[in-house]
Amino acid sequence: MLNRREFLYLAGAGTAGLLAGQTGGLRPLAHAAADSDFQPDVELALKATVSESPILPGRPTVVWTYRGRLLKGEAWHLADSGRSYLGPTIRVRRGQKIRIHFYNELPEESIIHWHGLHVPAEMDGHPRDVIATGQKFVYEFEVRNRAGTYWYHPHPHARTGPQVYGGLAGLFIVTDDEEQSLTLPRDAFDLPLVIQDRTFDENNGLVYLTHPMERMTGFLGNRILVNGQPRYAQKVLSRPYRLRILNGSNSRIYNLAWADGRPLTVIGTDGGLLPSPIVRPNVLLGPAERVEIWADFSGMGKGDEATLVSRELDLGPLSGMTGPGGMRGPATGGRFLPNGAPFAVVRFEISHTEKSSSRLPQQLGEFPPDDMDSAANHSAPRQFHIAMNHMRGVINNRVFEMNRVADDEVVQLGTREVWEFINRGGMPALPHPMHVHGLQFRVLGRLGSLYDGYLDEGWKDTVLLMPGERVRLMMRFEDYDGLFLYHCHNLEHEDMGMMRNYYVRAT
Ligand SMILES: [Cu+2]
Repeated sequence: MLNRREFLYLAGAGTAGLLAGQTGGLRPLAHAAADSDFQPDVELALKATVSESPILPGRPTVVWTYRGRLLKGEAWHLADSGRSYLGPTIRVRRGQKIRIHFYNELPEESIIHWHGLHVPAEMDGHPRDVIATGQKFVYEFEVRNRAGTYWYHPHPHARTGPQVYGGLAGLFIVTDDEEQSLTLPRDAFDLPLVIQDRTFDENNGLVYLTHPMERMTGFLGNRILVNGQPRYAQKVLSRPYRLRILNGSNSRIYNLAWADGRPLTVIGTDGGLLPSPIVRPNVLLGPAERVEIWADFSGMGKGDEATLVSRELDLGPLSGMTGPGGMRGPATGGRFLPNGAPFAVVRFEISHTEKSSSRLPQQLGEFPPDDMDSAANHSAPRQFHIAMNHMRGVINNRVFEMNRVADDEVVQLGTREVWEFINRGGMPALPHPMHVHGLQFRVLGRLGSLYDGYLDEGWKDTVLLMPGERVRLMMRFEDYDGLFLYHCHNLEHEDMGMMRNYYVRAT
């Protein structure tokens, strides 16, 4: 039995306007009439559709993909992903106003979420805003984020996993004056790398979950794709590059490192550039997280190679519920690549030598102090227990409810709070990459870690939480009130209900 007093019904909390006409179809129609006062600097159309993509030799693979078209703005705002199933890369400048006409040509409901962007609640792609096949949703927002590597993907309730797996994802890159004033590699030397894992059947068709138990660990594909292609190789010059790496996988965790053992030079995370570069032997990248690497191939000769790998990560029994010849059907040849298994990610081949004057800046982004004392609740953080419970993902023992928030999920606009995510482990003990919509946070601390390679520096919107760990985050609820989500970005966990609303209340 739910305790009625424990739950705040939004309609009864003076937010009737917010709830009005929430059921499918009504709200999207309202959005279809764009705000006449909104003057976009950039306007584009994004269509989600069923298509084909050449991935493996032979037959093309049926995929779901975003197709983009620039309606207003300059050519650099929208870059086609070429032969890849990935959506076009959107590039904008901080402060620009953007209007995106989203058309759903999929055979089911969908909606786009702008992962990491600070946008109004009604532009965030909440699952209650899904639109049906053949319908349109118009997004309008000002880009307020600092320069960084953000991304977009679908967010329909219980269908995010299969839709992203089908191919629906793209990068949303923001630049700003601060970034432009730095001498960072640009254009052809600024390389986005989207890492995903997929499993194919003998006809090159995508295979998603083959057994319900696979949802517990999340989907794990047996082939690693980068930018939609297997065995990814990139020709480079002997000079520095900026690598923008997104873990676009449903549930796989990468333990990134250089094969030759030299350390990674990290310049950015989810929310853009760090204050200054940091050097790490390896970096753990959970689903939806981003890392930016300064990769310097200077001094290498023509024909030389450097390989970015994912090193072995001992996840023990967390590595997958299915083993070789286990629950995997004959369609995948029984091959299984457990979470934590080692493999090559990208091979860089030096095609030409070049002398470059490009030097790693020692000062990158400006950061305000992450002063915990400025949080209203610094002595008693708001706690969230994340667990898998009888095949249901729960946060503080609750599964996702589309239009509800609990009392302890209401925050005040204009305040700062410390949030604590707690993964007690349990049975089965699983990693949970936790994502909070609508803002960028700072990681204040992590307790109970058994692993190395966390990248908790800088601005973040997703934080990897291993079993037995707890993390403390500094949240700032600024500019926008309304209903936002927080959830596990293991997409199978999310689809199993490991997601909740939080509500930012205006005074
Ligand atoms: Cu999870």
